[in-house]
Amino acid sequence: MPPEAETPRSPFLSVEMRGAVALLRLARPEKRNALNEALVTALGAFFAAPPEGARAAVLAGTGAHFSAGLDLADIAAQDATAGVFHSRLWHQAFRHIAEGKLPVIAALHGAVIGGGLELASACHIRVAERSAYYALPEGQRGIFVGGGGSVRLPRLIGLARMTDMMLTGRVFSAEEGQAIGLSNYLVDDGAGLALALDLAAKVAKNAPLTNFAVLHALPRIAESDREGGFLAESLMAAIAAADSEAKSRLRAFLDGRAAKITP
Ligand code: 1HE
Repeated sequence: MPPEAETPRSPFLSVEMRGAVALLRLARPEKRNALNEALVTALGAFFAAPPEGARAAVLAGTGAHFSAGLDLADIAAQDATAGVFHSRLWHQAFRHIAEGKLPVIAALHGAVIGGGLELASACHIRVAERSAYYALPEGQRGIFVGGGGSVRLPRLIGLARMTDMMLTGRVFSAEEGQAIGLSNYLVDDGAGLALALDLAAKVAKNAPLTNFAVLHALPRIAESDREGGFLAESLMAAIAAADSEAKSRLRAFLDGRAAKITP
């Protein structure tokens, strides 16, 4: 599908619209898409105010890797005060991804390391190619995760696995990543972007209120107490079902005009 619009915001991040799907690519292949402050800021700015027609996004790398993680040059001379604000900048940017307006599908290949894995974990669905591998070499570098990894990764793969990755430098292969839930889909090399774009196109067709509920209500309900969760679910369900979009979709099914669910 040819790109319909090109809206570059940073030399390190390419953005193009493909219908209702925004395709973002980390564009620092010469530095293995290491995430410097400008790139993290550009990601945050995009997801804080996505273009009008965007309904979903795909985030991918360029070159042989998704991302080598934090640009280590950014923190080499940093003191503790600068460090805490640097980490908070990442949190703010990644929150615009995780809790923003657009469902985001990460297309992973090659290195998905450190802050690159934190970035992938802030996305909602992960498609991995067989070349993908995952590591948290912060221990070897004398640092700690700072992009939300300690919050998101234990929920995704479990505290014990993250502890192992951080203490021993363990690297998970794409197959292992699929088995432990790091990726939702595992495909052959070269097929990841196409699948991510297909999935995003599907997601973009959902009722906007359903996508809102999945991005904003579901994670909170999943982590709240049971009774609070049941109540929040009822409220969200009632609001979604009362929306005109739900009314027309339900009518279409009842009139035999909607697609059936097949295996
Ligand atoms: C970088 C970075 C980087 C590459 N920061 N410059 N992340 C890491 O500890 C991973 C470090 N990177 C690597 O292990 C390797 O670069 C790769 C396995 C990803 C790729 O290897 P390769 O042989 O293809 O490339 P390269 O020759 O190592 O790197 C090419 C250039 O990118 C080179 O610079 P050049 O000027 O010499 O060409 C590298 O220095 C540069 N480069 N990765 C800066 N990460 C919010 S807290 C998160 C904490 C973390 O993310 S810790 C994990 C950091």
